[in-house]
Amino acid sequence: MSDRSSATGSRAAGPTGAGATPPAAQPQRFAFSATVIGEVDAGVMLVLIDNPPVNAASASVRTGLLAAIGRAAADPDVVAVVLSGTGKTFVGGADIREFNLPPEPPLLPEVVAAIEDCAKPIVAALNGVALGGGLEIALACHARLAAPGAKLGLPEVKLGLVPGAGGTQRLPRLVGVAAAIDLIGSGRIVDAGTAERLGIVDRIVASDLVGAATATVRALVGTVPRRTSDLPVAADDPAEIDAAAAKVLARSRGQQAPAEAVRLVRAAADVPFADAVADERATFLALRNSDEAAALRHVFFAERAAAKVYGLDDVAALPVATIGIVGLGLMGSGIAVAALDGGFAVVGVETSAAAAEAGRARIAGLLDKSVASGRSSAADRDARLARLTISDGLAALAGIDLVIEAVFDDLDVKTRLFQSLQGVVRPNAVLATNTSYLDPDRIAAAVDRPERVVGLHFFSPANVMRLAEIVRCAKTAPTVLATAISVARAMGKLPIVCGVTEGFIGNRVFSAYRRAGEFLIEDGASPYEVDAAIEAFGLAMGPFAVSDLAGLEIAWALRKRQAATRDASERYVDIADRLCEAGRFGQRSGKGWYAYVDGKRQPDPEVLMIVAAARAAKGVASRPVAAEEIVERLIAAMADEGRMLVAAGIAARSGDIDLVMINGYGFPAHKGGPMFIAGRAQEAAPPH
Ligand code: T1G
Repeated sequence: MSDRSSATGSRAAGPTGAGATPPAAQPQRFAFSATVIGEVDAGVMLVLIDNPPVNAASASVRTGLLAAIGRAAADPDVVAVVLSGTGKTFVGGADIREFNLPPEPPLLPEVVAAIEDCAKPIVAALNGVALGGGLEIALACHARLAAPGAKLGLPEVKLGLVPGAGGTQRLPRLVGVAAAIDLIGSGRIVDAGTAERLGIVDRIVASDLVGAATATVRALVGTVPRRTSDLPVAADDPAEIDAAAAKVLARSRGQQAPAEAVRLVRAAADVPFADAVADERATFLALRNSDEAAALRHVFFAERAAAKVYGLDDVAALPVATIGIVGLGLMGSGIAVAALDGGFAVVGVETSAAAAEAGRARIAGLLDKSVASGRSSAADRDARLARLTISDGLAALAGIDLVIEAVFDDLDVKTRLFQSLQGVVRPNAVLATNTSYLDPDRIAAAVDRPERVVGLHFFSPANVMRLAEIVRCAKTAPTVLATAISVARAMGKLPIVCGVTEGFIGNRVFSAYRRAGEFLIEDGASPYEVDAAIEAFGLAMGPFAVSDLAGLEIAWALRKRQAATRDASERYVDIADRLCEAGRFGQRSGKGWYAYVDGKRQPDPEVLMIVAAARAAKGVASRPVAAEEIVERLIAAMADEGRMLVAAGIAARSGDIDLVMINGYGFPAHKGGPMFIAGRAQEAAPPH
C-alpha cells in the first residue's frame, strides 16, 4: 500500500481513464493521517499504523485511528475492520515524548472507546510489539490474533505511570485479577505464547496474520462484538490476589506507580467499569507529573542515548560465537554464565586441572541456582553446559573470537597473560580485560597490536549485575570497541562506554561517595546513621555496609600506595585506616565498620570509640548531622565527580553517570540518578 494523499481519510488516487480497471474493483485506499493508512477490500477495512520507529501512539496516530474507525462505522461498504501495524511493532505505546507537553486531543481513551464501541467487529492483528497504550488499543478490539514473535505488556510502571487508557480494567477481564496485578504491577512483557495461554490473545497465527484476521473478523460480522469492558471479572482466589499484590509491593519499595497499579486492578473486581476507568485516568495524570515518572523517563531516554557511541556510526562489530575466559574465580565464573546466557560458546581456562574443575563447578552451581529459582529450566541449563569447555591450558583458546581475562588484578600477571594470549588466539581475536583498577593502556602496551585490546569491566555478581563498562583504551580500534559493546549487549548487559581513568566511571564516583561518607562521620554522624539515611532514600546498602562486604583491605592498600603523593591540602579522613590497623577488615573478618554476628551486621560501640578518637586526634568538634544533610551531601559528591568525568571526556554524557550508578551500584532508578537529582536541584534553585 503506498499512496497516502491527505490527512482526512480521503481516498488515495488510483488509475483512471479508458481501459483502466473501473475504480470500484480496486481496493479503496485511505490516508487517515500522516501515520495511519487504510484499505478496504471486499468490505473489510485494513487499518495500518505506520509511525516508525516503534509506531508510538502519537497525536497523528490517534487522529488517524479515530478517523479510520469513524469512516468504517459510517461507510455502508465496510462490514468489519482489521487493525495492524507496519514493521516489527504493532504499537510501542503512547508517545513518551509527549508526556512533557500539554495533552493533545484526541486522547487515547477516546480512541480506545471508539474502537470498543464500534458496532462493526474490529480484530487486532498483532504483528509485533504491543506495549502500553498499544496493548490497550488491542484490548479494546473485539478479538486479538498475534504473530509468533509478538511481545505484549503494560510496562507503564517502568516509567512511573499506570496504564492510562483502560488497561487496568480490561486486562483483568481477560486474564483475572491476580495475573493482571502481576503483569501490570511488574511491567513484565510476555511473549505471544504466554499471552495466548493467559487469554490476552485469542490465537497465534504463524503465517498470513492479516489474512487470518480478515477471515476471523468476517466470521464476526452480524454478531454482537465481544466488548472486553462488558466481560465479567473472574472471581480469583483472594489468597492468590493478595500473594500477587504482596510480590509486586515487595519489589517496588519506595515507588508509587506499582502500588497504584495494584489498587486499580483490584478495583476491577467490584467497581463499575466507567468509575474505575475514571479513577485510572486521574491516577495516570497525577503520576505523569510526578518526580518518579520524570526520573524513570530520564532513565528510559538515557539508556537509548548511551547506545549512541561517538565514532561508531558506520562501524560493524566483528562476529563473535565463542568467548574465552581466563580465570574462573568469582568474577570469571559469573562472566562465563553471562556469556552462556547470551548464547555464546565458552572456553574457560584456569592454571591447573584442579582449578579448572573448581571453575566448572562454580559455573554449574550458578546455573543450578538459576534453575532452582525458576529463572531458567533444566533444559536451558543443560544446553548452556553443552556450550562450555574447560581447560587448564591457553592452547584451548586457539579458536575463540574474543577472550576476557578475569585473573588477579595485578599488572604483571595481566600483561604476561596478554603476551601469551597473542601467540595463541587468532590475529583478529579481541583481547578484553576485566580489570577494575589497573590502567588498561599499560596492559595494551604489552601486546604487538594494542588496537585489539579493550576493557570489558563487569560488576559482581557478573551473571546478575546489568552494567558493563566498556573501556575505550587510547588505541582501541573502533571495530574492537563495537564488538565489545555488541557482546555485552548480547549478554543482556547495559554497555556504557568510558575512557581510561583510575576506577573508570563507577568506582571513581563510588570512591567520591565513600569519601563523602567518611567526611560525614568525621563531622559527627555515625557510620550507621549514614548507611541508614541513604538506605531510607532507596539504595540497597549504605557506603559502610558495602565497604564491609567488599572488604576494607584493598582500599587500604590503595590509600597506602597513594599516601606519598597525596595532596596534603586535600581533606583526608583516616578512620578507615584505624579500623584496618585494628584488624577490622570487613564482613569476611567478622568485623569492620560493623560487627558481624551469625552473618548479620550490627553497630559496634568499638567503632564509635575509634571514630571519636580520630575526631579528637584532629580536634574536630563533632555535631549532630541530620539524615537530609547526609543524603544531600552523598548525592552531591557523586554528582560533582560525575561532572568532572564528563568534563574530562571519560563519560560521554551525564545520563551515562546515572545509568552506571543505577545498574552497577543499586541507585534507585525511580530517583533518576545523582546527575538527574543535581540537575533538578539546580533548576529549582532561585536565580543568583
Ligand atoms: N514513545 C516515544 N519514543 C519511543 C517509544 C515511545 N513509547 N518507545 C521507543 N521510542 C524511541 C526510542 O527513544 C528510540 O528513539 C527509538 O524509539 C527506538 O527505541 C497510555 C501511558 C518498543 C520495545 O514503555 O520498550 O503507553 O533513540 O531503541 O530496541 O497507558 O522502545 O532512536 O531517537 O528502544 O527496537 C509504554 C517503551 C509507554 C515501551 C522497541 N510503552 N519502548 O525497542 O527500540 S506509556 C513503553 C520500548 C503508555 C499508556 C501509557 C522499546 C520497544 P531514538 P528502542 P527497540
